[in-house]
Amino acid sequence: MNRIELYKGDITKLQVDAIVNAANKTLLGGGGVDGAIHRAAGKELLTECRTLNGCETGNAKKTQGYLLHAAFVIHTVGPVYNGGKYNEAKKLASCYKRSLEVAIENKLETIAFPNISTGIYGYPKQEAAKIAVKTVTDFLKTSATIKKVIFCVFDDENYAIYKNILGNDI
Ligand code: AR6
Repeated sequence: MNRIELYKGDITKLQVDAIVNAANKTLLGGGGVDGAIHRAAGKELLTECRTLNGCETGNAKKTQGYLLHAAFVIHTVGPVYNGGKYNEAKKLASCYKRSLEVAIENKLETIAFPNISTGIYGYPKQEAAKIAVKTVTDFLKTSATIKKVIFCVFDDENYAIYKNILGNDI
C-alpha cells in the first residue's frame, strides 16, 4: 500500500492525526501557513505555544489542534534560505524527520506536511520538494507506524513539482 498522498489546498481543512506547521523559532505565529493554522485553530493554540519556549531550526514540537479537524499540530521551523551554503538542506530534511519522529512518539498515524520553507523563507521549490520526498520516503522504509503522509501543496508550481517527483507512485 502506498502511504504517500498529494493534496492541493488548505492544510487547515485536512482530517489527519496531525498537520505540520511551518513556524518560526518563537512558535508565536506569523504569516503564510502559520497564520492560517493559528486562525483556524483559535487562540488557545497560541496559549499552548507560549508554554513551549520556542523551537530551534530543524526541530519540531507538538500541540493540540483545538478547533482544527486535525487532533494535533506539529510545529517545525524550516531554514531561511540563504544561498544554500548554510546547511539549509540538512536543516530542511531535519524538519521532516523530526516531525515524523514526534508523530511516532505520540502514536500518530496520519500526518500532513506543507511545503516547509518555500514561502516566506525563500527555499527553491524544486530543491525543497526533492528533500521532502526523499526524507519522508527513507523514513517510511524504517517505520511501519505511520500509515499516511500527505504532501499538502498550495500553489500550482509546487503541485506540478510534486506530481513530477512522485510520478506514478501516487
Ligand atoms: N495550507 C497549505 N499550505 C499553505 C497555506 C495553507 N493554508 N498557506 C500557505 N501555504 P510559508 P515558510 C504554503 O511562507 O516559507 C511564517 O510567517 C505556501 O504557499 O507559510 O516556511 C512563519 O511564522 C508555501 O508553499 O512558510 C515563519 O516566520 C508553504 O506553505 C515563516 O512564515 C510555506 O510557506 C516561515 O516561512
